[in-house]
Amino acid sequence: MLHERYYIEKEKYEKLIARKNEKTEFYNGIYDRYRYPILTRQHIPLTWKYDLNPETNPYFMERLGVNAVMNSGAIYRNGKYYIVARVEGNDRKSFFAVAESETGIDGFRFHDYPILLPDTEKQETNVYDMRLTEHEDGWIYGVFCSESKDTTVSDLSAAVAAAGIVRTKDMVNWERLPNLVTLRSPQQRNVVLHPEFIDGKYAFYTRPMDDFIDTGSGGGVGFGLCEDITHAVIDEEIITSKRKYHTITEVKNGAGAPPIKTDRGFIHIAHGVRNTAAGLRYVLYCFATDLKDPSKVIAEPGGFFLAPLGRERVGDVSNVVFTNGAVVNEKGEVFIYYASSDTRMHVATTTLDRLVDYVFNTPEDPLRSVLCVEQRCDLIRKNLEFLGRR
Ligand code: M1P
Repeated sequence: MLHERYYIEKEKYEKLIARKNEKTEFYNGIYDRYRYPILTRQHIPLTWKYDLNPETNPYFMERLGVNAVMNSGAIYRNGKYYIVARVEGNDRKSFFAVAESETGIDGFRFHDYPILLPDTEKQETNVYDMRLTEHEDGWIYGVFCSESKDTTVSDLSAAVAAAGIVRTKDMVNWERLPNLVTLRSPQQRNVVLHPEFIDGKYAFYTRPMDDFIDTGSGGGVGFGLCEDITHAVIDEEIITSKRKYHTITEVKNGAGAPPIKTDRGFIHIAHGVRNTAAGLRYVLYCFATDLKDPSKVIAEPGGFFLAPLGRERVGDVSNVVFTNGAVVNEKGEVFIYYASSDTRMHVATTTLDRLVDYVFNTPEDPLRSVLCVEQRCDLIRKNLEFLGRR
């Protein structure tokens, strides 16, 4: 006999998974937003939280609660949309779990078990934010933040961030490789593997940092090459998309989804961070890099691409949107998976054509108010002339 509450909770859960998503009335011509988040802590299977045996759990209590489902890697294969979500337990430890959907916008259901990573990095305390890259070498790689306590200082909260690497061929069995070593940067987060070899080497987008939270002297999104991914070492990192004063990337930026290849260049959807009196504000922005030299930025629209809106603005870490996964299907439809306020997962959809148009035809940030007004007046003048002629 199961507890009577089990049936009520199970019905709620199945109803949630079966709920159809729908586009909202939001319009900017660039992408569509959706009414419902695609994954939340309510999407976690009951078997992950409750002990279903009434003898050992007579009150049907959560024994292992889940706090949030957020920053997720994504991949599209064999007609299905796979998410590797960051699931955070009530105990603050994050782990990875695969959920899949037929539509990419709803119906995401977690596999029976989360991913149990091979325990090869004994100092590691926490893992999060996996980026999935289908590499031309035939493997699907997952690159994530591997966090450990900094034992060199007496501060209890001091931590060290490094890039962990796993790979799989089936999204079920995961091989763990040694963490990435960056010889010139003491810490790394938001590391993304490029899908193609560059000069016969593996290429990574990095985020050089002096410190766990502050990027310090790190100038932006980095780029480095390594010979052997099974013992990945990067010597030199060059900066691709730079942090800039009084922009959306002033405090930090970081690579997000693995780059999307188009005939004009690789499109990157990254995050930028600025400071405010209310704390840090995280938004998404785009840039494009050269097809032959993916470290070279060839376009960078000004301002943010997507910012937290409405209910997205509130959560465990409010005023944050963060992406680490976007996929393109065979129809050229683009699904951008993003988390809001470190709490839940959403999707925004567009098409490759629209994304290319946005990235290559949106003006750059001229970096000064007076130039921004000139830029806007120029647009208004052309529009008024155009309207007058009709
Ligand atoms: O809390 C917002 C984000 O903070 C970090 O991102 P960054 O390294 O750019 O500051 C990450 O821990 C990320 O998981 C989190 O969403």
